[in-house]
Amino acid sequence: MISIHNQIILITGASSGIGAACAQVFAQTGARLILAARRRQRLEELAASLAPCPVHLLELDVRDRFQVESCLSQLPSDWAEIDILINNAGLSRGLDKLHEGSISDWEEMIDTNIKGLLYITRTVVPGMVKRDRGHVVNIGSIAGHQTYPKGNVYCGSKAAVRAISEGLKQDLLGTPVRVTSIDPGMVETEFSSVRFHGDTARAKKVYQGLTPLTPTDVADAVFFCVTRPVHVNISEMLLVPTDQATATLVHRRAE
Ligand code: NDP
Ligand code: 8X3
Repeated sequence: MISIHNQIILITGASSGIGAACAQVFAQTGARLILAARRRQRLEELAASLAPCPVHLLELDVRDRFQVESCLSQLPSDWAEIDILINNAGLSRGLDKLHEGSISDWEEMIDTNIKGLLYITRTVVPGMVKRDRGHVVNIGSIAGHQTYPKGNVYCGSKAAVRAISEGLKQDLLGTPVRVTSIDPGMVETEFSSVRFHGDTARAKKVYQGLTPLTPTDVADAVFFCVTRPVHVNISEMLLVPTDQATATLVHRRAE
């Protein structure tokens, strides 16, 4: 296991769910955290709870290419050399048949999950290559492995993340920079409430009768991958709840 003490870790989508759990797990390791998301107040509350971990906050919309470039290029010099990038910011919007789907929902998912991840990666990875060190962790999904009914565009966006992770790994071959895709099944976060545009009752039903993963389960998996010896690259990790076999096959108990 390698130490990540004093390493600089950029976590996108740190204001909630898996990103916030990554911040909590990594804060205990002596790492220095750059936490990015649109909801600054959430980030401030999280940062306060992580004291005395050194934290730098970025109020950032990953869909805005120019904001991504300017925010990251203007990092203070003692925060600029990012060692680990956790590309976690992402969302689903809607659960509709494709021919009935909302084009603005599609655009939001594609702009965030694919283009946002690319903008961040394109801005951060050149420094990793130059410094001969670094690790990119992309949060994909079981949805990138298996398309499910009405998942169409979200699943497509996560299949794209999977292909991009694979391509990045190939393009970085010959450098020490590592690439990992962590692909969870059901994790109880704000994800379903965002998918259903704030309908929390409908969101709750997604996890009814089963024990989903927690955001910390996923953060622990990220921690495991980044702390392997430097000659080890975990390319892909699919982790699901014990109550989930495939994207659509789950075991629910009567409540
Ligand atoms: P949450 O809704 O709890 O968190 C999503 C995070 O993404 C928030 O911090 C949000 O911050 C951020 N985000 C969304 N859009 C943007 C944007 N345009 N710019 C910057 N940040 C943004 O969901 P999860 O924690 O579950 O989701 C995290 C990742 O995990 C996503 O990529 C998701 O697809 C993936 N995933 C989730 C699974 C699940 O079952 N929950 C399973 C598999 C993968 P803010 O709104 O403040 O900007
Ligand atoms: C989130 C998991 O199965 O709801 O990526 O798409 S799923």
